[in-house]
Amino acid sequence: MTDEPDRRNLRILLLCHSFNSLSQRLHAELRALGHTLSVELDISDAVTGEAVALWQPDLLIAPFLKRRIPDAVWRAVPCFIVHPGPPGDRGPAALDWAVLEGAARWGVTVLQADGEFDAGPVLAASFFEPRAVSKGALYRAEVTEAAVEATLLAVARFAGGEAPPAGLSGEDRWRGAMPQSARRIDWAHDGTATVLAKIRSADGQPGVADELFGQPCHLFDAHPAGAAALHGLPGAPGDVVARRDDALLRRTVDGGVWIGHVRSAHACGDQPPFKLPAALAFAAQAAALPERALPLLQGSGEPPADDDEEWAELRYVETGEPGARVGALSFDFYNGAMSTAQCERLRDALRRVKQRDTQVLLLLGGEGFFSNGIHLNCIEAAAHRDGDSAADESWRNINAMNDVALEIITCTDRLTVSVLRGNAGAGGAFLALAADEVWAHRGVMLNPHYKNMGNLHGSEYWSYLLPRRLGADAARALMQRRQPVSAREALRIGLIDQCAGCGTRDFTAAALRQAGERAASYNLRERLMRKQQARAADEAVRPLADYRKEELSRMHRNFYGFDASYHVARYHFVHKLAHAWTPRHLAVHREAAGR
Ligand code: COA
Ligand code: THG
Repeated sequence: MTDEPDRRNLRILLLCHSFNSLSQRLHAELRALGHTLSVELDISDAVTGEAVALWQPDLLIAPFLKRRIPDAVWRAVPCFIVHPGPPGDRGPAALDWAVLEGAARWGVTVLQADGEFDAGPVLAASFFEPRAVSKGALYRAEVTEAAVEATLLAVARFAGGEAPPAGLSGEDRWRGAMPQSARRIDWAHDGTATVLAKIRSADGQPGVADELFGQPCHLFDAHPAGAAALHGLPGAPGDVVARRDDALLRRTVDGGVWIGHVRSAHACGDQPPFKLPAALAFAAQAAALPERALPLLQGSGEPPADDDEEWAELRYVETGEPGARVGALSFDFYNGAMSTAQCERLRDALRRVKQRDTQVLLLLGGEGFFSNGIHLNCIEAAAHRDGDSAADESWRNINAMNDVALEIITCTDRLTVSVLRGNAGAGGAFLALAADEVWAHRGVMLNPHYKNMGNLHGSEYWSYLLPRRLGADAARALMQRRQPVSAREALRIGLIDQCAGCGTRDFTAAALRQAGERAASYNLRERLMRKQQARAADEAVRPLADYRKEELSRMHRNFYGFDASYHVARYHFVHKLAHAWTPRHLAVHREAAGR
């Protein structure tokens, strides 16, 4: 029996197309259970074979894989495929179909790879009721939760030498890649619900092929428009009739949709097109449209009823009695990316809500992401504009991010809390630390480091905010290690203050409730006094302006200096170029073997 693996500590190889949010989450969950992990990106069959030879895993897990695992590998090592569909469902576009068809119940299946795509024995499955949101949003919330549950169950069964229970497999149903024809929009006939389902089924990728202003483009980031937004606007179905910030309002037969992002050759010079805010990609056309702004502070300030909720990136609501009031500002930027313009709008919103008489200010970020920092796509686009450059736009964007962070750090007359409803990365993770407290739930992953983007130094006052929480040594180690950190791990090391055990759904309500208690607590005044003293003392030791200046001088070198690593890395990221190797901080097996 000496060949039996130590079942409590498995050697696991994650094989993935990219180290995406689900792969990161599984990596963290499995490590927390005591397993030893290494990661290989799916570069080629030879590289996969080499990884298996070097790491000698007990088990290979594929959380996000688009290509076939070579026969020699799945015959030698048990390979678990995480499939975003219920048992029996097979194929490369499972979620696209589920979203387009509005499946009432969906699931994630863990199956064992064999020679046929997704046809091996089912090991575990988990089910959920999908919300009406985009494929990407579903993937990052419900699908990820179900995938974690099913994968941990399958791994526990494997570790325990247990056979999967009978009756897991469903009726065999293969569904191929989704052609554009399945989601082409017929503006003359499709109602708002149909238009939304089509765009959501293709969002994040590949988008719905369509046209705007007579130009071919792909559509993303769609939201229903309320009656107020449409009121008094002329136009036929398909017409673009207004704008709000960077989104365009397009008529449908029974209402309208906001289109937030497009991919169009138009704004990308001679490069292959990439995704951009709609009003940036069609700047001249958008400038001629009427603006349908949504006031930040609405009427009574009470939260609007769910059914008349009108979409906007920035929203602010207040709750609670005078003297114990909570303000909650959400900034729901697509993919968590924050362009210069978005940062400026957020900064202005912060200045306004700081004038309000509230005792606690919650920074809710977005629903899917808290924030992912500077907007790399908008920066890339600047390289293709006359008289502009990616370096200049990077500089403007990081300064605008810093202005947002500064508004939060200097908000000392009330308690500030970052509420992480979704993941946060790079500058977005440090932006969260600008608040007094950081609350997250157990599904959240943080990437509190910058180096993955071409060795960026980073700003957002991280050199003040991070050591203040972790101490200088641990701060440096975290930045160098470049590893994703789960909310639970973040709580353990002191990076955040709370990690709720509930899932996404109940978390926001619980955070609001807790904020209400803080706002009403008898010792709040004393706590704020201590906070003001601490800020003043910190300022006397070293002014914030000084941290900023030093960080920005390093960033200036990243943007304008001789070493172009950042520009190369950003180009690869924005154009989604295939990985040529697995980063060494992930491929532990190569680190150890020195190859
Ligand atoms: N600036 C600009 N864009 C940024 C950014 C920044 N600072 N930070 C993040 N982003 C963007 C990414 O480019 C990505 O863009 P996209 O929506 O155009 O793809 C997006 O934010 C999400 O980031 P990503 O790193 O891809 O994280 P993710 O794991 O949350 O996203 C999916 C996952 C859903 C988009 C992708 O993995 C997917 O399509 N999965 C489907 C899996 C599936 O169905 N598989 C079937 C076969 S098994
Ligand atoms: N067994 C083996 N490898 C696998 C799976 C498996 N690799 C990952 C895979 N499951 C995940 N599921 C799919 C299912 C279908 C497709 C891709 C991943 C697919 N892909 C191409 C396409 O999009 O048209 C076709 C490519 C090809 O034929 O090679 O259809 O269960 N060993």
